[in-house]
Amino acid sequence: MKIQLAEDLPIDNHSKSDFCKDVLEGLKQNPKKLSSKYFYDKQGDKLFQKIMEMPEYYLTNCELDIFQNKSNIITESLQLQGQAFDIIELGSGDATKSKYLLKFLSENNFDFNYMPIDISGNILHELQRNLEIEMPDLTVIPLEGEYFEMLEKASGISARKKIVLFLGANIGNMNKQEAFQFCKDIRAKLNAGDVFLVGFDLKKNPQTILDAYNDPAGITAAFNLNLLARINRELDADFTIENFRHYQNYEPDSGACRSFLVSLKNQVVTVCDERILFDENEFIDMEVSQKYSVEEIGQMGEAAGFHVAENIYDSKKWFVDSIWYV
Ligand code: AVJ
Repeated sequence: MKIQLAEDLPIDNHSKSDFCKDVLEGLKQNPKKLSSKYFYDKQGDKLFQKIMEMPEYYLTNCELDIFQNKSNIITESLQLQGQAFDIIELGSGDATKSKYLLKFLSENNFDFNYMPIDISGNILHELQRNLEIEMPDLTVIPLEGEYFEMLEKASGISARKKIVLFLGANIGNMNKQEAFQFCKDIRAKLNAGDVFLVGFDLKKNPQTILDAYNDPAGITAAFNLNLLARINRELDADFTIENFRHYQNYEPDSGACRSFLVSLKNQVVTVCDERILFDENEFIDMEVSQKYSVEEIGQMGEAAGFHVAENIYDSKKWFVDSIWYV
């Protein structure tokens, strides 16, 4: 019998029409826009994996440094006081970083469950299998779906103190206003005593940041262009990939590192049976990777209704995992 992997399954019509609607809505805006949340299909996952292996892409190693070397300090800041709790991770992926915290907590006999939330059921199954081998005594409750729906589900399953993790500078893919709203929405789902631990990439030498997103090998360019290819694959569109060029910039004052795809000529592209016109040099706004100062992080956390209790840095002080109390 041939086993069909989830990633090979055709996307269902519901998600296809949602994807169509989103893409068309974005491409009809001025300026044109696509959502970076669609970067991560099978190809996109592979390209992001390659990005994380690039010497210029410092973010992953910085946060790994924090979890490998400072899980004891993180634990002290979580105010656990011998009570049972749940670690809920938003967008766990394969939990490369959080595993170090989970191991530290287990080795020190803390009483907790791990609830990874991800939209990819595939990744969650793999994570659960790996954790069963690596940490057989850990109770893992995978939650497949959207962050806020799954947070609610987690509250239905357990009433224990919540430690919510949002790592990897994923908050950077929202602009500052969206990030602030997101933090307020998280706050609204938490209770007194709960903790939100969120990873931010910090403002630093602008060239260092630009280099991380503008690599000479063109992997980041391929990562961006893959979304056009994905739209071709899944929405029967006819983007000519060679007719678009990746452009990256970083603004040291606002902290916005932004990627664009620029149309190299006047062209018409058919997407979901609609014709979209591109002028020469017209761009598509693809992604923001927002960088913060610690002052901005403090202000945002407090304004969202948290007490910003502690910032845990990597050894270079390029990245911070910020610990916020309710
Ligand atoms: C996964 C959102 C953290 O913005 O740094 C990497 C995605 N985009 N290179 C980031 C990304 C281009 C990444 N995050």
